[in-house]
Amino acid sequence: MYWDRENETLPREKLQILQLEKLQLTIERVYRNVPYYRAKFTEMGIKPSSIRSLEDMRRLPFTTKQDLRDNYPFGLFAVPMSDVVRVHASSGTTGKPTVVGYTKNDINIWAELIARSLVCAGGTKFDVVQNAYGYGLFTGGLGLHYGAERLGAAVVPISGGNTQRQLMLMQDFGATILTCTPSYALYLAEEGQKMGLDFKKLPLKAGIFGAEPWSERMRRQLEEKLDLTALDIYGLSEIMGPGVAMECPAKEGMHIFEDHFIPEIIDPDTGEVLPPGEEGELVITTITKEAFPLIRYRTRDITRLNPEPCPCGRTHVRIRRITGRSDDMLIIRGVNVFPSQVESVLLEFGETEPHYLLVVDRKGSLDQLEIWVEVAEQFFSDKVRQLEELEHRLQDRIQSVLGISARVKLVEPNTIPRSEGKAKRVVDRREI
Ligand code: DLL
Repeated sequence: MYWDRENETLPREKLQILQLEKLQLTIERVYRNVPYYRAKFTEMGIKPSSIRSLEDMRRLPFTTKQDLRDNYPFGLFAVPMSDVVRVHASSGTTGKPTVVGYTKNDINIWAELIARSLVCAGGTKFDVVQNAYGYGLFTGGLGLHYGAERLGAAVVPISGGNTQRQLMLMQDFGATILTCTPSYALYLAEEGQKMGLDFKKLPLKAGIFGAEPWSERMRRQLEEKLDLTALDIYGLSEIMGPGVAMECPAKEGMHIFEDHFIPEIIDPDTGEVLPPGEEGELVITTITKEAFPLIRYRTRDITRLNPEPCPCGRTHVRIRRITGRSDDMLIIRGVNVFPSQVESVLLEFGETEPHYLLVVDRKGSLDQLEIWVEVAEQFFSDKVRQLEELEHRLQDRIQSVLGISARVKLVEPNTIPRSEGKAKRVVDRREI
């Protein structure tokens, strides 16, 4: 079953012709409308006419999160704000978020790609989609929402959290598709079990889980506990949001929608493009986006391309499960967290040293973050109340910057191990 049979099964030669055409238009558009790209291309001696084949892409510069930060908030948009109909944002490396924008047409394509993704999971207009991705600046909620509507399914925009109510409505409304992060799905399963809920009696048939790394082990658990088919969905705000790639029932990786995105795998250290099948960092160029086109965006996600034909008939290349990151970003309870965000808070507070450690654990299926922070010598006191008060202030500030709660544990000066080279800021004890 396909949503858009023609484009999803386009023979590869045709797909490549189409990709080149759209790539050339995108290059022209950013050269004309985005001063940052025009300057960068000029510096490298590249004109839009220099890109004559898909291989020529390798000459184009990479775009990084730092470039987005330098052009905060709207500097990389390729259309005037009057053509932008929505913005979303995700965590930046420090206080300021990464901001992305969409035209009407961008939103339209996004809905199409989510509809494709839902159909990949067996979705039809008869489905009831319980959408437990967060609504708001995060792309998960609204992204899935409009795609489910496009498909004609009935969407329940419940957003994340409020687990008891999720479970009640899941039964009452007869949800057939669940969309949320895999760790939240596991939490729902466990809480449901505690309430004596028998998922085998519910009509749930598919789960579309993403926004954070998970494993085959978790897939087995989810499928068994929730009695559904669990599929992986990938995306990132910068590129669009969810629906950049979607797993099909073959469960051997996610088809990246190549009529809109061109993937490459590079060596994260050298920037060299790696041959198909090798593991490295995923780089994506958008070829249909209007408001916020990105050229060779370094996702920092580590994966591999699988160009083998897929039994499902889709011709778009598949990416393997994301196995890690080439930077230090963590995803905690579905929220992207950079250690540097914590550092920026500590620097605001004079009472602590910038020596800290993020300790992440998974209790049951819930992620927990503890932040150990060294107190500055002159502020370290025996007055427990004063220290507690500092802990609370830090906790509040960190919650507002990171968007998730963390337990701050103040430690005595000189207790966090120093390292000779790159400081070790994270201890991740989660087993996924
Ligand atoms: O997480 C978009 C999304 C929403 C994807 C809902 C899937 C479902 P960001 O908040 O910008 O966007 O975070 C993007 O999350 O670079 C990956 O590191 C990670 N990520 C997303 N999907 C997966 C996945 C959304 N299926 C960052 N497996 C990406 C592993 C994932 N990691």
